Amino acid sequence: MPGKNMTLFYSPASPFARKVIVLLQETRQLPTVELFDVQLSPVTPSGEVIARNPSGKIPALELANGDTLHDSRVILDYLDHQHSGEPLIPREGPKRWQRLALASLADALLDAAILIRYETFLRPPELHWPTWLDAQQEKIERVLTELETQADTGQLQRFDIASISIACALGYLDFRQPQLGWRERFPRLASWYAEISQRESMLSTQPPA
Ligand code: 99T
Repeated sequence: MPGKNMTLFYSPASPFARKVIVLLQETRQLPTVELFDVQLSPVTPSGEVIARNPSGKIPALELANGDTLHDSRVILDYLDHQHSGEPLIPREGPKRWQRLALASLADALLDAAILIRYETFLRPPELHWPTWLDAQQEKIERVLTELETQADTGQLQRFDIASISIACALGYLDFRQPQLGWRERFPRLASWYAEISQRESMLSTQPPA
């Protein structure tokens, strides 16, 4: 078993970090990474993270040579080059751009959900802006509509970069918006998600209760 030669700055609540840990598990690289749990928000940043990533965001991956990679998409791409199994991000051709674009769509859902979370949880109630919150929620609904089509046309069969990103995005929706009821409106996506949620990599990375 290789030693731990990288450190991942993460939080169990972060869906972006979850994507990284899921990929590490799926590619059997988890034993090479030390997990460093940090509590942060945009208004309560972590000095440990800022020292490595000026944006103050997680995930951030410190490599053996002291360099730090940040933004989950960059980290995922790096880690997918560090194992010898079938790549989870296609290396070339139209498939590469299709799968990365679909993964980005899942990230766009996450960006909207996190903006809603910060607006409702961090901002004083008298400063909330309902029109803006509704606009973010509509983004989520539009992305879910497209993901339902993707599930329906068999595009999510392989648990690759796109499927991992979608699974972690849906997990975050359940975590932060448990009342949303998306399963009734998007039944094929729901049934796909129920199945892939049973994977060990998904079970062991569930957000905190
Ligand atoms: O914005 C900040 O200063 C702190 N927020 C983060 O670090 C969030 C944690 S999810 N991470 C990102 O926004 C990363 C986005 C980046 N494009 C990527 O890595 O892909 C926390 C969610 C929660 O607590 O509900």
